[in-house]
This record gives sequence, structure tokens and C-alpha cells, in this order.
Amino acid sequence: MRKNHTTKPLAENKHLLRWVEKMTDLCKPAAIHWVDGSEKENDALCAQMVRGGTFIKLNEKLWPGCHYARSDANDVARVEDRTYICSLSKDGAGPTNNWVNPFEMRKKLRGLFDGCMAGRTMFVLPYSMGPIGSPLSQIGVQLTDSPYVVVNMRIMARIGLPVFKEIDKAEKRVVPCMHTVGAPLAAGQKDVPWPCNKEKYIVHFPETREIWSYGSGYGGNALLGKKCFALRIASNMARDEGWMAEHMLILGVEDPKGEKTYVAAAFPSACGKTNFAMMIPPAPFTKKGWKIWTVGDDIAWIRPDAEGRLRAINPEAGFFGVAPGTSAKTNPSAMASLAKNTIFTNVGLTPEGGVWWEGMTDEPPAKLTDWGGQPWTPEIGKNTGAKAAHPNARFTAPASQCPTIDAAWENPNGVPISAIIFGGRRATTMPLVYQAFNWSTGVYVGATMGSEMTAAAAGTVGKVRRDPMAMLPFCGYHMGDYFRHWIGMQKLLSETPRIFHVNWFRKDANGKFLWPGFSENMRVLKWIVDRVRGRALGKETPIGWVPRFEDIDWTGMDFSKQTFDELQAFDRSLWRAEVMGHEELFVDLHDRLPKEMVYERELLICRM
Ligand code: TSX
Ligand code: MN
Repeated sequence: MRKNHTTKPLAENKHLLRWVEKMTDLCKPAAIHWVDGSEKENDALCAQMVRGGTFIKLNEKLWPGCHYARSDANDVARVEDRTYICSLSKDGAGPTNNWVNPFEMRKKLRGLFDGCMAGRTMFVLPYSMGPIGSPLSQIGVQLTDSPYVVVNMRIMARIGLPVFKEIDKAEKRVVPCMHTVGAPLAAGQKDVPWPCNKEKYIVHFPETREIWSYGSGYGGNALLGKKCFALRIASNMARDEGWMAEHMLILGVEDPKGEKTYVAAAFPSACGKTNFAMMIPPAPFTKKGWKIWTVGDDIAWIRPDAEGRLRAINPEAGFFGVAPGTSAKTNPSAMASLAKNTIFTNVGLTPEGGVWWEGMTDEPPAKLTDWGGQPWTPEIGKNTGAKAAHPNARFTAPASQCPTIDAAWENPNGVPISAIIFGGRRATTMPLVYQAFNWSTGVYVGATMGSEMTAAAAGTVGKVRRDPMAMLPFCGYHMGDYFRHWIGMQKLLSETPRIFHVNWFRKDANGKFLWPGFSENMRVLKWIVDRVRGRALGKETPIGWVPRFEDIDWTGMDFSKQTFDELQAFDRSLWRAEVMGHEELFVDLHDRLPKEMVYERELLICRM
């Protein structure tokens, strides 16, 4: 790719051409590149980034088709305090979102974007969230000055010529996405490997369905199809149009008869969502014919079909997964997915041109270069606490490379959803699994879910942080209205999915995990699927239906009834504190909280 080389427009759509022209005048890039999405183009962009120092090509024998990037130390994660929902009314965004008057914000952004791409190439990057042409898919066009974003988006979404063709058919409204790293280059100025700006703005305009992102090249700040579009903007579309944009994995459970039951699951961060999406059942289950198939690991777009049943697609095409903790033991399918054609960001780099991160193997390599570019040895790690990989280091891997990818993962009509699972990381109170009595009780379970903080940096360790449906940072409007939309979905359905809550993280009095988790979670999933299909019994408790010891398939596992009872125990005094916590959340949302949530809380207290 030569610099100052402007490629030919690849679309004819008048609105698109006019918008690109207008934004070119604003951002003043040195060149414009219309992204066709080809392998040749991708190779050229990667080679250009290798020459510029953004990418290191990994050892082709060890990591075929893989590249390595280190970000700026000030650009390593999503910036929630710099993320804005600029709806016309402040009330519409709700108390859990940052809001700025959209007219004021537009003025601010016009100033920031004026000349922001000087000396750089502006890429016109069309992408489809969901299979191209699917009635459940949506299209965006991102203008970006980051080639790193282009090659990541090529893995995470469907991009290029076929998407321009869809736009020219002009059947769907396109979401315009502006992105700059905010680091214009003066004539002759040398670029840095990871350009970015200390000042960052991640801005959503829900009414006009626009995204503007300034100053960051990392993850959800910059790959605008993911959190910005597929969750924050799409949650607004979904509310208006009667569907759901959720922060959920989707998996299929195949039983020994070959029947598949699809479930969607929402967990807050650090609960092992990707591990669960790619779970391998324990050996005795596999022998009997149980198998887990992966549809997606992060986002689900869910819509009622003509029969009034919910069907879901994974709008993404790749996994943008947290690397630390991912290993052949915790997630062999993720390891297989990232074995080739993958981009690694902020992990450790070995002298052989390989990658390593904490938890990848029991034994760390003798030496490597850490995510900050400094020499690292296990000794240094032990003495200084320095990590080889940043805790938020990522792999960008094609979903098609996942050994457990479901045959229907690109079905344009999605897969039928029979169950929804909520969960959190809770040392006490929450049993391993329970089933909500009905839809509105289930919505209450999702609305009040939470997780305990593990990192001291994020707040007080052990305090429950409420994260309704795992959507707190991602719902693009008022959380109270979001709960109302969930409640209202029932009217659009002939059959509601059953709703469950799981907790893999309950501890005993000595602080030891009561449940081994990982593959053994299959036993919980089997009960869930059996409940959905009317094959399993349960016991009624104040919080919902729970399995009795004999309702779980313990084949090949030695787990005592005593430990199971401890794992499932309902503690009235802990639940008393729990419902007080629910009230605390509801107080913040009170003016838009649907009355069902208030009634459900009352009923729960009565049952207790
Ligand atoms: O991903 C996890 N899952 C879901 C897997 C399908 N993790 C990792 C969470 C961090 C991202 C888990 N950690 C799970 C789990 O089910 N459970 C635990 C807690 C745990 C950790 C270690 C052990 C047991 C439980 N070790 C032994 O029992 C030896
Ligand atoms: Mn996520």
C-alpha cells in the first residue's frame, strides 16, 4: 500500500459517497482507501504495519498467519468513563450512562475531528454484523485511520465488497461510524507503533444511530461493530423494533438422540463466558453422545420468528477473547481457534517469535519480552509482580476455526433459543443453579444479577456489583426502560424461553470453591436442557426450582450429597441482605422501573 494513494470508490450509494466526501473534508486524511476485504489487501496492510512497527510477524512454523501488537500503555482497555450516550433527553440515557447534550457533543467532536487524520490514510470500512443478507443482520460503515482496526474488523465481522453490494441494494439503513486514533501527522513527522490520544471519547447518538470514537485504537473503543454497534446502538434499535440485543453467548447442547437445544447466557466479566461457550463435556457424557456446539461467545441478537419463538444470531465472526487464563486445560477449543490467522495484542513475545501469557502453560518460558516491550523472566515476574501479558491482553481469532463451531452458526435465520442463563461470581448466597418460576420472575433474576469484584483496583474485593443482564456498560438507554422491554417481549412470544441462574463460584467456610466448574458444568447444563424438554424434576424453593441431588447426572464424578446440599443451600439471612441489595439498584432506576420488578421483589420477600 503506497502512501497518499486514494483508491476508487467501491460503492455507488449516493448517501454513502456524500457522507465520505463530507467526512474527508472534516478529517483531512492524506489518502482514502476503500476496503475490499480481500486477502491480498489484508496481506498488504499487515506488511505495512510490520514495516511501521505496529505489528510483529510471528514465527510462521509455530503461529502461521499470526501477528503480534503492543498497544500504548495508556490505551489498554475500554474507557467507560469516556463513553457517552448522547440521546436528546438526559432521562432517556438513564443514571447508569454518561450523558452530554448531543448538540454540545457534536460541536466538541467537530473540533476534535477537524484535521484529525492528517498524514494518514482514511479507510472506508463497510461491515455486516451477522451473515451478509440475513434478515437479522445490520450494516455499518466505519471511517477509520487505523489499519490495525481494519485487519481486526476483518476477523470480527464480515467486511468489504459483498457489504458494499448490500449497501448499493439500499435495503437497509447503514450506521455511520467515525473513528480516529486522534494522532494527526505533520509533514515528515515519523509515526509511532501505536498512535492514540490521551483524550478519549466514545460517543453514541441513539436517535440518529451514529457512533463517533476519538483517541483510542483498542478493542471495544475502536472495533466499532462490537460493543458500540452490536450492543449500545442495537439495543436502541431492538427496543424500537421488538427484538433484543444482548451481551450473551449462544451454545447448542446436543443430546444422545442427536437433538439440539440452544441456550443463551449472560455473565459479567471474569466469569469465563468464552470458556462456557466452548465447553467440552466430561468423558462419560461425551461417550454417551452429549456435545456442546458454539454459536457465539459474546453477543446475541434475538428476535421472535413467525411462530412467536425466539431465534438468535451471533452478529460477530470472530472471538476477541481475554488471553490470560486461556489454556489447553481451561479452553482447548479457544486454543485451537487461535492457533493460526490470529492477532495477539499485549501478550508476551517469546524469543522464537511465539506468544505466551499467564495461565497458558504451567511452566512459563525461560525468558520473553513482556507486553510493555521489557525483558521478562519468571524470576522477574516473581520478584516484581510484573506480568508477561497485560491482564486485558487479547486474541482476535476467526470463529470459523473453532473446533466446536455449530453447523448453524451462520444460519441467516438464527437458531431457536430454548433457555436463557444468567450468572455471576458469588462466594455465598447463590446456589449452583436454580430456575425462575416464569418469564417475569426470570427478568427479575437477570435484572438483579451481580458479581463479586476480584481485582482490588476495581473496588472493594468481595462487594457485589450489580450488573443487570451483564448490560450495565452496554445498554444504550435507560436501564428501567430496558427491563420494561424485557417484560414486554413476552407479549410478542407464543412460548418464552425458560430462565435459569447459575453460580460456578460458591465457596465453603474455608474459602475453597465448592464446585469444580469447567467441563463439570455440563451436568448443570444437562439438568437445564432436561427441564426445558420436560424430562427432569426439581424442587420448589423461595427463589425458584432447584435440582435435587438425584436430578443431576453424576456419572463418572465423585460428588457427595452433603457438598451438593451446601452448594444449593438457601440461607434466609443472606437472602435478606441480597434483596436489600436489589432495592439499592432499584432506587437508582425508580422513575422508570416497571412495576413488575417491584411486585417480583415483594413476592420474593413474601416467599422468604
Ligand atoms: O471459566 C471458568 N468456568 C467456566 C467454564 C466452562 N472459570 C474461570 C473463570 C475465570 C475467567 C472457572 N473458575 C470456573 C468455571 O466453571 N470455575 C472456577 C473456579 C475454580 C477454579 C479452580 C478450580 C475449581 C474451581 N480448581 C480445582 O478444583 C482443582
Ligand atoms: Mn463482552
